[in-house]
Amino acid sequence: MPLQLYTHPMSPCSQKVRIVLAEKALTWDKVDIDLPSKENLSTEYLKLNPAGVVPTLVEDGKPVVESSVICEYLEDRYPDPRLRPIDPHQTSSMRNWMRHVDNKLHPSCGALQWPLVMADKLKRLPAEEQDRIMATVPERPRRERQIRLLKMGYGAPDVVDAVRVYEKTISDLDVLLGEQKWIAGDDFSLADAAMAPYFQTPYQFGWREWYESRPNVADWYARCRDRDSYEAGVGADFSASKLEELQERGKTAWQKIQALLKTARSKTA
Ligand SMILES: N[C@@H](CCC(=O)N[C@@H](CS)C(=O)NCC(=O)O)C(=O)O
Repeated sequence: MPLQLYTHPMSPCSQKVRIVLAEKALTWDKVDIDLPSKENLSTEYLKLNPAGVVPTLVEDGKPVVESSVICEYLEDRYPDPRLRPIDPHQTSSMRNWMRHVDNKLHPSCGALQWPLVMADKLKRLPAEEQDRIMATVPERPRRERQIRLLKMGYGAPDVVDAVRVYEKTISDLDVLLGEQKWIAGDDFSLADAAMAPYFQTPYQFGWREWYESRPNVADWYARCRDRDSYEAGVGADFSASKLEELQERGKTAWQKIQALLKTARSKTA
């Protein structure tokens, strides 16, 4: 039975799994979950993924949840080609970068992206209906963050933190990638697959100078984009007209981000 992936085209944590599936040349069936309509909160989907998030991988009828856990599952189950370093120290570094992506960069990406792509549909509903739906989001921190982003948009405090986290990540990566080719050493690993989709956000919204001003990061992301796995796992979902539309939507947000960046950079200078 082929693998099944419950996913959404704009979800970075689903994109990372799709990159790994493509690196390993695995065939899989796509089940799109409509996140703006909150299909992820349906009783049926919650049975597979109790947190009500994508991605979920299903193999032999058994679900695997949490994108980084799914990536390691695929690595254990389909070890060829290898995407985990042989050296244990490099593996520990790979895992720490994956944890950084999950714990820090992912919520930050959500704060920057959610008001631009997820909030529109909800905002068109009557206020009581919005409140009813938001009250069903499992996990309090996520629920409260989404409510703030729905009501305050780019004025939410989460956006300030998100800009700081992105800025520090880009600057730390630029140092690391000046010393080695990939995030965990000489070879492309799960850490690169996990990180690259989080650069799709500044790419698609036209905020590219954020990372293009850091030569080592710019070079690394260009090399990630050049891989067939990136095109299959991410690029294929973004037609030229879709990218144009997203870049238009990103324009006002970029002015706000730049203002926040100025403050963040002056504090670290
Ligand atoms: N830690 C989880 C995070 C999953 C997650 O937040 N997924 C987002 C899309 S990138 C989602 O499904 N959001 C729906 C919602 O929050 O309502 C993972 O890595 O799998």
